[in-house]
Amino acid sequence: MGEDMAHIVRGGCPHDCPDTCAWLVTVEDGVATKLVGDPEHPYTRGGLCAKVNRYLDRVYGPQRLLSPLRRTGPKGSGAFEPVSWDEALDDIAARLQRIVAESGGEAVLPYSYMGTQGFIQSRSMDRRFFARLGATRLERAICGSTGSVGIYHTLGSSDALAPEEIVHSRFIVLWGTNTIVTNLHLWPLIREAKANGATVVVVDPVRSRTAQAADWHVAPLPGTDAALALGMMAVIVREGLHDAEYIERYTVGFEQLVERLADYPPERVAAITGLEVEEIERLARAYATTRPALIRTLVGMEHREHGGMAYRAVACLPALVGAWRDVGGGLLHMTANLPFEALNTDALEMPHLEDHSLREVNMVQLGRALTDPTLDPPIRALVVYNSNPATIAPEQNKVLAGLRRDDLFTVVLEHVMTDTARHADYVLPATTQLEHWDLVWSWGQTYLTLNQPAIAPVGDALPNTEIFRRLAARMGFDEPYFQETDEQMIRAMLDVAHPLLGGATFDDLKERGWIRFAVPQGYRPYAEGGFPTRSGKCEFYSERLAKRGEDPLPNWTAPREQAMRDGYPLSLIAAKSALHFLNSSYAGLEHHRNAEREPLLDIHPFDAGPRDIADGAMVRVFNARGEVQVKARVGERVRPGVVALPFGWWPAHSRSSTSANALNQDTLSDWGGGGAFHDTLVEVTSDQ
Ligand SMILES: Nc1nc2c(c(=O)[nH]1)N[C@H]1C(S)=C(S)[C@@H](COP(=O)(O)OP(=O)(O)OC[C@H]3O[C@@H](n4cnc5c(=O)[nH]c(N)nc54)[C@H](O)[C@@H]3O)O[C@H]1N2
Ligand SMILES: Nc1nc2c(c(=O)[nH]1)N[C@H]1C(S)=C(S)[C@@H](COP(=O)(O)OP(=O)(O)OC[C@H]3O[C@@H](n4cnc5c(=O)[nH]c(N)nc54)[C@H](O)[C@@H]3O)O[C@H]1N2
Ligand SMILES: [Mo]
Repeated sequence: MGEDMAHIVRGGCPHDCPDTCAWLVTVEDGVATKLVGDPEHPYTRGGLCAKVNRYLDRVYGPQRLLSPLRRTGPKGSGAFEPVSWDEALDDIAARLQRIVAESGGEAVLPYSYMGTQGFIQSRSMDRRFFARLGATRLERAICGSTGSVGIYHTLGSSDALAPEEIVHSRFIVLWGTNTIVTNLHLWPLIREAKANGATVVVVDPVRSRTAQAADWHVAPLPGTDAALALGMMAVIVREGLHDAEYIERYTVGFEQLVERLADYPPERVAAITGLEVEEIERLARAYATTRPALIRTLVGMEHREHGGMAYRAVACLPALVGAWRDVGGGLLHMTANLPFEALNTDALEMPHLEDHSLREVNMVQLGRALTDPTLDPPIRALVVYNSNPATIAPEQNKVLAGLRRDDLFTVVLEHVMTDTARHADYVLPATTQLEHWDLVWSWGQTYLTLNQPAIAPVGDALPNTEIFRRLAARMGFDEPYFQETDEQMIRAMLDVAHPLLGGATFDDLKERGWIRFAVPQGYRPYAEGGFPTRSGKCEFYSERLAKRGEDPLPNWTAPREQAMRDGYPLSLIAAKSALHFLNSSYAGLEHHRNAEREPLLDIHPFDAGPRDIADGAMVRVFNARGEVQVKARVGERVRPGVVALPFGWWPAHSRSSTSANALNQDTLSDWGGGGAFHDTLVEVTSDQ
């Protein structure tokens, strides 16, 4: 094939999203000219999304970082000069070595998340590098683990059905998930179920786009889901709508649960959740009597002090009504178990290199870690990649104060000049998905995708892996595991004979782009019990929790933040309502920002009226942690007592130089290490 002929390269979207679309890149004369969804991919069916339809703007747009940059002005000023890779990496290695020599490896903190979630560019050479260095360990639990642990305490696993099974459901509860915005490719399947007679219910304090499109929007007060689930269970048992046979054979602790349910009569649950008794009863009856009944969760309930418990309580419902008996019934959470079970991730991450006696910092609490004067040794060097903590981490003012420290040496690997990168001493240009190899897993569907490089790196960009390889060499780390190529690492991961791979090889992936894990169609994992708990049953009562001195039964507890209600009477939700952003990604692109217009504070007329806030008026949203200035949108998207801001806007693009996370708290959730940032109270005043 001649260089000048157009050819197509198979790949997959790298984003932290449940859909993981397979894509096809058209390349002409070494330039990517077109990028479309792979129409043959059975789950994503050729559609991309409002964000990734313009991925080529990410690759070739004027905002793209093209060479290593060294800071020349005060931190955050944005003054940088281009330098060569050799200059940058020599100096970075020398400075890291000096810090390690003076203060130990723990003075270095890596900070990364799933800016790209491909295995190779997100958890390979970097993991080896920081383990070899003996750096402070980062607990990467900002998303997903709190909910998963909550479900685990009930079911023994948070493994999911295949999302395709939703077409068989006739009662679908989207419980704290905004499918149309965050999980777009599931929506056509939900519509298919609807066409076959399914009722779609959304449980969300906010009238999200998905809630607007549903048959029934149940809007409890934020953080009250456990009470709602317990109230539904109380109604179901009172009216004899539970599946006594399923409960008897496949669950433990029903009697204790019934005792607990006495604490949750619908009247009390109505007071806690702010719902009418009648609506709680109607929801319970409809859920218990329509089959197949499916509850769909992602992370909406998670970012709360008692987020784990909310998932534990909701996960009790399917067993109570025997929903697991049906194809398309039960709980549909995440599919992350498939790739991690099937593939040799140890060969990639090399967890044996990690020294578990070294301290750990939770990524939710970066602001604290960077500003805590008692931390010994203090964090003296921060290396950020695949993440943008200046926008995505709570306590934004502390994060920014930390990044401004003159005695902090910061290196950021990025595509674009984020607020985090703007504060760095060195900014290193990373390749995009068109320019590197990767093996992309999904936490929302059952396919594994191979991403092949379509074009040469743009500018001087290098893959994350190569940057860590070169740094390792300069630090004198000469272990052979720093020599492996990206392709070799992919092959090593696949070099397993796991039944989930169904015999698929690297070459199969190369030819087709993706494979489906061998999950049976019409899968009913717990139709006849077989829960992977210690008891082998669904655990309404958990012996394990009892032994740890925790409440062995599902329960609801008010968050501590509520005790501070004095002065800050409104609950703030800052979730992923922006269709054109992926967390903070794409908020750096003008096109995507223009499509979102500007961040608006949703506030109910009952709350706006007494504050003299008119629709479109400028307001100050504030609490003891910070302040954000935005325009108000007065209406019924939120219920009284609740306000909402979109998450993802960068401080740099905000009137107050702060965005939603300036208001959010950084305490941790009950289980799993997630952050309770949605348990945040604020006051709003007019700023005209
Ligand atoms: N367009 C777009 N898509 C995305 C993302 C993005 O930023 N933009 N992010 C991706 C990522 S990283 C993830 S984890 C997924 C997340 O996918 P989702 O879990 O669907 O998204 P969230 O916006 O975190 O939360 C969903 C809903 O939970 C609601 N919620 C908040 N508190 C509560 C509560 O106490 N109870 C209940 N019942 N609901 C509550 C919020 O109002 C929100 O509408 O989306 C992914 N997809
Ligand atoms: N208030 C509030 N805060 C939240 C949430 C919320 O709902 N509300 N959601 C939370 C959740 S669920 C999540 S998952 C986190 C997300 O937190 P992050 O994973 O930090 O989110 P992103 O904004 O996607 O940041 C990823 C960065 O990685 C960069 N990047 C992408 N690909 C590459 C690459 O190949 N190499 C390098 N070096 N960089 C790359 C992107 O340009 C981007 O700047 O945020 C959390 N924070
Ligand atoms: Mo997430």
